[in-house]
Amino acid sequence: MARFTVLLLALFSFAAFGASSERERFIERMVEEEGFERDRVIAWLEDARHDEEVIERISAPAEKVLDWGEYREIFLTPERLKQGRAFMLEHRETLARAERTYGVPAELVTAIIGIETYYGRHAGNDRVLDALVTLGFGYPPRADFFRDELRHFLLLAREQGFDPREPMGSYAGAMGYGQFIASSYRHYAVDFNGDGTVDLFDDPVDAIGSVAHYFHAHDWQRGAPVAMPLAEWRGPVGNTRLLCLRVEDSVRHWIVHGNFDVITRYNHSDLYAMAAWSLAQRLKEAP
Ligand SMILES: [Ca+2]
Repeated sequence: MARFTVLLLALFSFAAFGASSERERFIERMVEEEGFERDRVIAWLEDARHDEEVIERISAPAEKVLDWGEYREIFLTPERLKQGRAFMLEHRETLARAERTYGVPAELVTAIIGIETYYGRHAGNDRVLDALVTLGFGYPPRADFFRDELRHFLLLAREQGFDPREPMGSYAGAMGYGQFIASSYRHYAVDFNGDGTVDLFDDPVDAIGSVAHYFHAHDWQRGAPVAMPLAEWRGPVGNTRLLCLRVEDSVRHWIVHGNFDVITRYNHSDLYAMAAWSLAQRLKEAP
């Protein structure tokens, strides 16, 4: 029975990984350019489980199938607001330090972490290695991107000293409080509590600093406007754009600024950025 299962898995893996030449090229690159042991890379790839559900989920993200009315109902709930206020209170000193250091408002950093993982409670149920191998070798539309994320993930594991078979994350391989993909983790995560490690999985202080640093690194302008309903806008239109989002049968209009587009660097969706900004505005209001 066990042998039969292994055979089935082997056949399934072979089919799922697609052209084995991509796999060979990946192994070669990790060995030749990144200095990994060949046997080790092969063992990690063989350990990875192809997950068809990952393919299904990445093919229909909420940002593509919902309108603004439906999308905001997921993220702008009384409970998420309440938990966000608790998070802001608990981490007020860290959030204030992040705001002083990087210029990103405390309520926006909180909103991002609230939308991504419910303030660190839901950081993902997919094994990162499985997700990245599945997408990197079995999802042609973005296979190159995800194979490169797999490369970053193995490098990250080596740098941070963890076993790449262990971390859990999203179906797209995003990790920790702020759901950083591996390349973002390597480029933008910071050790904000100064303990010598950069831990976005279990350390909210590092996570807060890292989210703020990500925005700063993507040209967030301290104190500059973000978005405003069109009806309330009285300023000049230079350096702004009009954003139209559908709610059932009507369309809502906003004037959005450069900082709004910085939020979309976190997740390439106007719905996402509007949800983050709206949640942040409500977090800022008195309870
Ligand atoms: Ca740290």
